[in-house]
Amino acid sequence: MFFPKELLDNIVYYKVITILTGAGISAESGISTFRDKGGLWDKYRPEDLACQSAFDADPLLVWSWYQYRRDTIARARPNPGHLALVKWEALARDFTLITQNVDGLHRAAGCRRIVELHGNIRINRCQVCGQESNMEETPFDGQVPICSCGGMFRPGVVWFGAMLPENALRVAFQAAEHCDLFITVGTSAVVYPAAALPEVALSRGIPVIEINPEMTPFSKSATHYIQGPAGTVLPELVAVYEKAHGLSSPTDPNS
Ligand code: BJW
Ligand code: ZN
Repeated sequence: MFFPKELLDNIVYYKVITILTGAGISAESGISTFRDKGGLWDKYRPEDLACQSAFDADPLLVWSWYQYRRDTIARARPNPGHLALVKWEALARDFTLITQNVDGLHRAAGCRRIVELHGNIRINRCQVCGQESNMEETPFDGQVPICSCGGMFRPGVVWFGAMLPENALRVAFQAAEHCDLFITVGTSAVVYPAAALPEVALSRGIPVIEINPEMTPFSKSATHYIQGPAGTVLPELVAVYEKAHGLSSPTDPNS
């Protein structure tokens, strides 16, 4: 794997690491991304299903999509990309993993400090009283699950046009404000406010690395764009980090 010389020369100085992940990191676990083609639900755009108006118009259609995804996620296991981030968390002095994914695979891999920006697919939330339950308690069995208050349960994730969880958003922006290396991996970088996080880091003049097999609207702005799948690039990058920090860890002359 080719890593830019500037990155290799400086990696020893990076101690406060913030990572932003998107659906691409789970692609190698067999979970379809939102905007790549090749799946059962291709005829729908995420904007057509992941929104309140779609649920209001056809709750069974939206629930069927989520149930299909829950079934896929239930079979999925963390891949080498997820596992590399667990290792990185153990090596770094400070490490924040921000994810847009709702699949829970970072937690399943063993990452500890995780910021879930778009919620978790295992949770159901009543649209009337806000009561939460897990998907085993109130399963979708072809009928929309109903809360004890009579309201419809919906998946407890963040849809378009809805606010992100306040605390998660605050921690995510703080992490972008305070890191000395920011990495964005497996995201098309088109959904805000998540897509603003690498821009915040860049505006502070710190390096932002993008890892993705395909270029995104952010690629040209990234300090380093590394083309390749997360499951290959991340283990190699973490090995480079481990070597640099294991052998010597000098103090950054600029800090
Ligand atoms: C690999 C790989 C491999 C493949 N290795 N990589 C500012 C500007 C413009 C618009 C807005 C703005 N602020 C708000 C908006 C509106 C909107 C928005 O951003 N719209 C854009 C589409 C233009 N944002 C919102 O509505 C957000 N809310 C909000 O801002 O509230 C305030 C507000 C309220 C009211 C009015 C105005 C403001 C909420 C966004 C919620 C997004 N929700 C979803 C669904 C979550 C639940 C669920 O999972 O069902 O989140 S949509 C979907 O997109 C999901 C994802 O988390 C998100 C991002 O997708 P991601 O992860 O990037 O996946 P893909 O498929 O797009 O990309 C995969 C990438 O992986 C590709 O690049 C591949 O190449 C790559 N890849 N294999 C590495 N092996
Ligand atoms: Zn209720």
